[in-house]
Amino acid sequence: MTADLAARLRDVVGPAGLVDDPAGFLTDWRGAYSGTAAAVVRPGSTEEVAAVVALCRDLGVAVVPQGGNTGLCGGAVPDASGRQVVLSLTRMRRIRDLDAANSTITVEAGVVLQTVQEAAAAAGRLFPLSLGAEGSCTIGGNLATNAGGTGVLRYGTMRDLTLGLEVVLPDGRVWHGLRGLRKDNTGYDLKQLFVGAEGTLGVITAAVLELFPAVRSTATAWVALPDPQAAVDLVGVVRESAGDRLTAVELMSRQSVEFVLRHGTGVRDPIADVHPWYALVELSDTLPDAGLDAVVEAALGEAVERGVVTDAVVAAGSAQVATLWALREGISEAQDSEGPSLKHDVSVPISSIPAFVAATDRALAEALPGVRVVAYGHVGDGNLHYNLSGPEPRDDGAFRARAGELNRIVHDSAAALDGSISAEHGLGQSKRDVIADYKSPLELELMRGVKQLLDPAGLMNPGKVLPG
Ligand code: FAD
Ligand code: 2HG
Ligand code: ZN
Repeated sequence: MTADLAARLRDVVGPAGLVDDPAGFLTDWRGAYSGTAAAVVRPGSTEEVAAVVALCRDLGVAVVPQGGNTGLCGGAVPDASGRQVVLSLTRMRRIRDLDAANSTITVEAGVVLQTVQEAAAAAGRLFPLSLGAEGSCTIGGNLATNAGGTGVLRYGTMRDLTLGLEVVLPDGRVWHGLRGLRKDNTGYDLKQLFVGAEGTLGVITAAVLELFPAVRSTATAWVALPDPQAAVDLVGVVRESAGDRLTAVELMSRQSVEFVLRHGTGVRDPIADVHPWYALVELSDTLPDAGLDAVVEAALGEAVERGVVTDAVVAAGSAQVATLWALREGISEAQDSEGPSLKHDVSVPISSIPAFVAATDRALAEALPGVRVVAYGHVGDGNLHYNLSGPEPRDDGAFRARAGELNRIVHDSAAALDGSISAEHGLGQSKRDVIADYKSPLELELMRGVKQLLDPAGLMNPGKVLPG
């Protein structure tokens, strides 16, 4: 069956589109999820994607869409059956159009996020989605996970940046929805169904994305804070004076920063004294001389007076800005060097962040004394990566054995504050079963109804998102 399938897939995608050595496509970025596949294909056009999907549908073979494979919940990895086909979009990397007057860019799904940012910059525009994996993640993956990152506070998530989509449906038909319209009230907004669906409703092949005026000045500060309440207050104080020029407020616990200082290269502590929490604050403007340093200094001065900020450093020059961002963006990798981790991307109303941290810290310390909480993230969006590493000295086996119980503490804590158990990374394989405890039966029924309508045979990324 596999040899026959491979031959038929080769007929569709040609020799260049059939992967000989599939190893890199079968395990995720962290090595946390692995599977096997009947074949890995890399179609070069929408027509080829449609033909692959139609062939798989005819043969009853499941398809797993994959972009840069940087996802953090196992959504792009096939199961262990060896019967699924991984459909990688990485050969579909054409920028089809940049319409400067409409401020839009039309790109294929396999274009790497950083390439889109660079194309926008070359045209004097900004594509504002920004995240640690931007050098390898793809626009298709960003869309399928409704990626967030560090610019959401000002520009919104991928959902907000998307005007149109082209999608190959599970039956092989192509939905041509590549419209560059900011206003269109002609019925249901179908594109939003595919954004955040993690490849369970179809394969996104191209998108029209919104561009913004280029940023010509920024100010970046590293701020020491006494507690999470101070971080919430900081967002308020800076927003009051900077308004829309506030682009990012990233929160980091001392534990998170210590991991980067221990494992990162070329990083150093920006503030000599040790503080329990830090925030990275960024302001930006389209004017070249917007005087943002003065704006951020005044806002931080106000925050110090109100007792919100304990100490602060405003970056002088682009090298220092890069060092501060390296401290923030290095946390994910640094935590991996500390052994197995339990990753979380919860959200709560911003005002509830202090209560969330206090309650969850307490419950975890009781459940597993010494557990290392690595809390950081997009505090301006109410989204925290409340990640866990095991106690020291390390006993990885014992820590892994407690995963279900510890995860539940974090999820319950977010849910008790009307939060979400996944604000960014999605459900994939990792949370697809636990979500049944946090969504109402009605919500699950509607989700299953949508899946049934678009993918009645259940062949599009099965085993992901929807509870089994
Ligand atoms: P993949 O990992 O290949 O796939 C992700 C999901 O999308 C899978 O379910 C897959 O089936 C589906 N998919 C992929 N392409 C398509 C397509 N064309 N059509 C349909 N379905 C598709 N995420 C954030 O939101 N914010 C962050 O700040 C952030 N920071 C990160 C930092 C690091 C260091 C790393 C490793 C990851 C980070 N992520 C973050 C997670 C990840 O980068 C994002 O989820 C990203 O959007 C995934 O893109 P990808 O191309 O790698 O997708
Ligand atoms: C981030 O904000 C990413 O850095 C990754 O969403 C979070 O690795 C993580 O847990
Ligand atoms: Zn994040």
